[in-house]
Amino acid sequence: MFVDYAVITIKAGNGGDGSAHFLRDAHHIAGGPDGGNGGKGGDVYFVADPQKSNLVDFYYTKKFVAGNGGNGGGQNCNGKRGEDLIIKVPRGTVIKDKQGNVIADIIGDEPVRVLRGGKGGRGNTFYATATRQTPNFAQTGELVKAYKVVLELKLIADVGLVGLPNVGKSTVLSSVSNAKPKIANYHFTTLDPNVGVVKYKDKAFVVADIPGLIEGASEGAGLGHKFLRHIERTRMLVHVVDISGIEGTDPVASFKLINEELRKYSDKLASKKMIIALNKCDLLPPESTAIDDFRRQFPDYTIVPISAATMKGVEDLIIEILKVLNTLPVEIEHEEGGFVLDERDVTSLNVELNEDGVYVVSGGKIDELVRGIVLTDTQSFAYFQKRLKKDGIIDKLKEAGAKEGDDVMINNIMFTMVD
Ligand SMILES: Nc1nc2c(ncn2[C@@H]2O[C@H](COP(=O)(O)OP(=O)(O)OP(=O)(O)O)[C@@H](O)[C@H]2O)c(=O)[nH]1
Ligand SMILES: [Mg+2]
Repeated sequence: MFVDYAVITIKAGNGGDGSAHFLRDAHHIAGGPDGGNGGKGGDVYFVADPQKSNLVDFYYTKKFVAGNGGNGGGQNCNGKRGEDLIIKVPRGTVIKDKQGNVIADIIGDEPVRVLRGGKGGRGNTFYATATRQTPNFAQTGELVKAYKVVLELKLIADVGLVGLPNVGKSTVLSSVSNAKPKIANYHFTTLDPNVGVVKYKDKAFVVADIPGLIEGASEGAGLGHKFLRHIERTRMLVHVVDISGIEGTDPVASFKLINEELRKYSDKLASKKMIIALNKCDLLPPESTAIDDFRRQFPDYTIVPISAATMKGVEDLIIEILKVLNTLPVEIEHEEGGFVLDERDVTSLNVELNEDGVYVVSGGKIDELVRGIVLTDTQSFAYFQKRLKKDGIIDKLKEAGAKEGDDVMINNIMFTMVD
């Protein structure tokens, strides 16, 4: 099964909790705080795996989770770091969010980090000060969200083969490369892309063969044109035309028709450098003028008459392809990634007066602060109140009209405003 599209869920590891521990041993009956920090959660990476040719792995397994950070312990032991998760995908996999923003295009050899693990919570050692020598509280680890991402494979090849069904595209691929695609005398033999490596003298290049296109493919006719994305990243196209007309199609008309479908898919694809292979020449009677007639119509193209069945002209085709590839940049076209899926918000702060007359405080700044607070602990609560002032949350409440004695809600907990 060839899978070129998958939606999966990925999640980095949560941060481990900090520890609220006190040193106790034979020498210290009531020692100071020695709670260690929680470990950072594992990150999620994607990496290209040359062994993988499609996304079939993601057809069955859809959830991928990195390791959580370990909790901190006594004696200032920090929790262990959560294990990173490295997801292997075929080269050329584009990772997007559900809105279509490109997060990464997995082309190079380096793993690309897509999610960061949660921060570990601070142990109570961190909260010890001259006036608060025995903090009984620690910070919880940062919890991170799971995200749905879209994986879209866009094959990477030097040459893409295009043409009507049954013109011999797969036969051409098998005649020039190591690939063994299915070949048969009916339309839509090829349902999924095939890729082959062509080796010629000291040169090598990669050719991709895709299902045949028909008129109206852009509106979904035949197999539609969604698989054209597999030749979007090729450096050039070879347009295979059945010059024998054995199926009753006019070579000139079909050449124009396919070009029009390419253009409807994307101007970029239509403007790729293209050469023409006039296939099935072995079926032409000796007196046929079909090749010359075709050439006359398209004087600007490189045209190579071939027979993929008898191998006649196939070497010439390879030579012409190499000539063109030599003139084109080697660099693979890639999609500009960089969209950050798990952008951390630790600054936003909103105060809203709800219909019950309660001032509701929310935002990333509050979430970050609340992580370190144990509200049932008096010391922790005192620390919290101090931070409300220091971090400008009280000012923000006043700005919104809150006065001493008003109800305030932070993280689902009700307080009375004190100035
Ligand atoms: N006589 C002759 N037959 C050929 C030649 N090339 C291909 N064929 C035949 O044409 C038929 C179609 O070949 P395929 O390679 O499957 O064609 P395709 O373009 O890949 O077809 P789809 O995958 O359906 O789009 C097969 O029966 C081939 O044997 C050729 O040069 N000469
Ligand atoms: Mg085929």
